Amino acid sequence: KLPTLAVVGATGAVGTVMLEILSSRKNVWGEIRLIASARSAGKRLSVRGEEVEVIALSEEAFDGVDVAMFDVPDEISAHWAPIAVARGAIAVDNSGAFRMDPDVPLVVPEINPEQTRNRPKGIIANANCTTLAMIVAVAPLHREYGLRELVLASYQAVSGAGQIGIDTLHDQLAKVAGDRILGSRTGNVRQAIGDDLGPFPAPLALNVVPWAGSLKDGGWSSEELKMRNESRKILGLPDLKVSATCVRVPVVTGHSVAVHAVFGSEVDADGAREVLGGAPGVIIVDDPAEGEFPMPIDAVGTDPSWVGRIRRAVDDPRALDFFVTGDNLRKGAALNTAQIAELLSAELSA
Ligand code: 2RA
Repeated sequence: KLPTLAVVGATGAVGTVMLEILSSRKNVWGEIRLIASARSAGKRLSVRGEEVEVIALSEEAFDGVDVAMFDVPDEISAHWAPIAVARGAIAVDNSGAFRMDPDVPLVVPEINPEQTRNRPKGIIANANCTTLAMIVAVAPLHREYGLRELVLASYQAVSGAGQIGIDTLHDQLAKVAGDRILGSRTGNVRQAIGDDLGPFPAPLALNVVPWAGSLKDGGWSSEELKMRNESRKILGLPDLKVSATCVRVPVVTGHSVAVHAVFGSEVDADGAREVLGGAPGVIIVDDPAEGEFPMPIDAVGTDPSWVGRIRRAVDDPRALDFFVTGDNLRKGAALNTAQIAELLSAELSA
């Protein structure tokens, strides 16, 4: 009998993509149960070509569930994932609640799939979308050249902040459309947009905002520290030096990262291209002469991390610079969670 899957947060931005992914990948599930807040209970959603009624989150909702995926805010996961485990499920959590718990593996199936079996709490964590976009490309280069340091700048899409982020950007774009003075010395974008900033600290339309997440010690943002801490854990490099600057840009879906990676041995761009060309989950798009770069408008809706602008640092033969873009709702969230769950389905079905 195929295992039973629960999708908690089925109606959110990531949950919606999850249902598409479950409908298009090889089917490894028996029942798929859709769970959401009481507000969404009773809605009917399509998965695997069938209409399924959403049920309200409750302890009983997990009865008979083998694998429970959580695409919900940190505090909801922190409370409910252990309950799902107590009811007999393995939890795969896409929130930040458990990622740095030493008893919870942080799994990227292309990099450390064996870690799914090492789950003393019955919980497996999915990495943050910004980390996921770049780590799929960094890991094979680390294996080849021995990573020492990462200097990162992210260009993050508004859907990382959920449906409210998407709605906010579209509303703001409608307010500025057609006004050719806006953004100049005499055209005040803040005034045109007004107070409705949604989940962002400043207007996103016609702007970039060097902030994502919440304020942490030393002026770092939570998102920047996630890139550091999660990269260390996934790569098994507790002393890796990582400095990240996270920036929100007016893109709907597709997180990008400019990566400066310093290695223990000398690198060259062609060698890196060869390594990345054979790496799972990576596609190289790198032909500047033809205008071919990794970009969100092309990467959205696709599974791999798109990598390009691959070049050796001019001043350091051990450093590579490149640019990577991934769909933050797919590989950055739903797809990676689905891939982890598929490993569990294979284990439970064996
Ligand atoms: C963001 N990485 O882009 C966050 C979502 N987990 O806002």
